[in-house]
Amino acid sequence: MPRTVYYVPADYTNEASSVSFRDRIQAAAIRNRTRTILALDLEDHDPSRLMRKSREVLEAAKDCICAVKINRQLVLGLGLKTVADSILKPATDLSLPAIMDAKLNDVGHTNEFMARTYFDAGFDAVIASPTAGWENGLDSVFEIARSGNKGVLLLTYMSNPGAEAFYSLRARNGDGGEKPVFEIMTRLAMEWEAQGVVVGATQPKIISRVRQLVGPTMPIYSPGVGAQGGKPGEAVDAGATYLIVGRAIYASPDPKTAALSVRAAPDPAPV
Ligand code: 3DU
Repeated sequence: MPRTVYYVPADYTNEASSVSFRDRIQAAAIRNRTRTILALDLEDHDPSRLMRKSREVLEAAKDCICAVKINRQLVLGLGLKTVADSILKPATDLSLPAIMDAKLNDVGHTNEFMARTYFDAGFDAVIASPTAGWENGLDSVFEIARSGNKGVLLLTYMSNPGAEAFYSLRARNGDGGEKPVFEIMTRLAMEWEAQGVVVGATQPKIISRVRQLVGPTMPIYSPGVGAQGGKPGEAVDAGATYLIVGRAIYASPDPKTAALSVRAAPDPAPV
C-alpha cells in the first residue's frame, strides 16, 4: 500500500478561514514532519492543575505533532471556555489545528448545537459517528462545517477489542448485498464527503481495507498507538495518514522525547 503523499496547497496562507481543515492539518504535518496528533486526555480533579499539566504537555510536544485532539473528558474537567482560552488559542497560535472528539451521534438539532458550539469555541474539526445517519442526523453538522471550512471526521472502526462485535457485523444495505458495517460506514463517509475517517491503529487489516475503499487521498486517522497496542509502522504501512496518540505521550515523564519517538517510528518524513 503506497504511503499517503502530502502536498501544500498553492493558496495556503495560514488563515484558518480561507483554507480547509484537511489542508491545514496537512500543512502542519509537513512543517513539523510528523503524522502524530496529540490526544490531550489528562485527568485531574483540580481544574487549575489539569489546565497547567495539559498546557505543559502541549508545549513540550508542539514541534513533534500536527494537531491536537480534545476529548469530552477535558471539556468536562475544564469547561469549554477554559479549553478555548488555554488550549485552543495557543494551538492556533502555533498553527496546530484542534479536533474535538465529540463522537456526535444524536438527532439533528442537538448535533447541530454541539457542532456549532465547538466550532465557535475554536475547534477546526469534530468527530462524529455515521450511525446517526444523514437526514436530521449529521446533515446539519456537515453543512455548518462546510460553511466555515471546518472538518467532520467519521468514526469507522474503533480500536478496542470489543469493536469487532459491531463494526465487523455483516449487514444488508440499499444495494441488497451483505457487507461488514465498517464498509457501509466507509462508503457513507465518501458519499457525505467527510474530511477523513477514524480507524483504530490496532486493526491494520481493517485500515488496509478502508484504504482500498477510499482510495489514496482520503485521510485515515488512527487512534490506539502505544497504550492500546497499535504499532505506528504497521498502521502507516496499512494506509493510515495520521496517528492519534494520547497516553504514550502525555503519561511519559518526557513527553517531548515520547512524541519524537512516535514521529520517528513509522516514517520521519511524511511528505
Ligand atoms: O490510547 P491513547 O491514550 O493513545 O488515546 C487514544 C485516544 O483516541 C483517546 O482520546 C480516545 O478517546 C481516542 N479514540 C480511541 O482511542 C479509539 C477510537 O476508536 C476512537 C478514538
